[in-house]
Amino acid sequence: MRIMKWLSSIGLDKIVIFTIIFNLTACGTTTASELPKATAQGTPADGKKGYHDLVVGFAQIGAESEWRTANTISIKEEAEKLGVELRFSDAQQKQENQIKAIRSFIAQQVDVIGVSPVVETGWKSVFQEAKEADIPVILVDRRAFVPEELYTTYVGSDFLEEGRNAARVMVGLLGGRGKIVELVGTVGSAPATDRYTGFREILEDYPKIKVIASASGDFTQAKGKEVMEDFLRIYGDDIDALYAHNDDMALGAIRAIEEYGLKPGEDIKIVSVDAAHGAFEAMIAGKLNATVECNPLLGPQFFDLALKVVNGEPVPKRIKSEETIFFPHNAAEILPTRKY
Ligand code: GYE
Repeated sequence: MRIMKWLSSIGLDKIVIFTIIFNLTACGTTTASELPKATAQGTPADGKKGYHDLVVGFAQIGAESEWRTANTISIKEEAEKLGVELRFSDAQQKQENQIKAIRSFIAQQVDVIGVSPVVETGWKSVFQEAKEADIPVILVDRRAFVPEELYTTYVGSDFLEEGRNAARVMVGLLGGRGKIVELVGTVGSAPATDRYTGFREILEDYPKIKVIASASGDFTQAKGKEVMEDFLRIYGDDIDALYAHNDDMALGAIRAIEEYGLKPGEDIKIVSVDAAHGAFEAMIAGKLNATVECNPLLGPQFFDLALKVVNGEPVPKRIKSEETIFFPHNAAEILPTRKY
């Protein structure tokens, strides 16, 4: 409440305030509870299912960012390549649409359901319905706050570590002192929660660095620009740096900073997350100081897991992507090697 009052006193109360919903995903091993009900044509000789036998439903979040587009392409292309029958739904960033999609996949009796939960909470009943129908649920990219027995495995990035990495870079850029504004991702989503928390974990040791404002830009360029305009209106030249939870919001903010008459990357240091093409181009142009990698190319891992799960093979409960950080000095050289 104190924060609300303070933000209200500085005119930021109209911006959605980010709340921390902290939870950890425990690790372990699980086995699919049941083998597939029927064997279809193309089944391998050992009686196990092959990729051609698989019908997979995927409840995607939407198309809010370059990252998401790459993630969708990775899933669709891999399904095509393997011969998996993919039923794909785009929820346009609405949880209710994702829930509807999952219910429809259950009704269609797909073999596996993949979902990237837009926010963490609110999944228990629909996952329970999938479990009752013996359809395994695989979490892809974002985690859901549900009991462990309601999903089979979770494949995706370590968002906390991404937040820590962004802070480590920021400390260096600011020489241990400065005022940061923060563009938070979708409120209540796992990456926004963890990127917020991980960043602060590191900053605790640097009392002269302060996050002076933090508000959600919903992971989109348009909102990133809009919120950055508000930040600039309120704090103007006082802002030393921007931490954006994804590249798209950073790109929107870069435009806002330029329109305001300051130089992004110089007057205001910028660190973002994803390492998508747009970020590399911004680094090459000297407008972005670093991007923390977050790998969207999860299609191959997802279908590998899906097949194992329907065949009753054990899979790890949590699979983390390996990721790094990219900087401007070799961005031009690296860009052609990037796949998203
Ligand atoms: O960083 C952002 C996207 O969930 C990791 O979602 C993903 C995030 C990604 O919109 O660009």
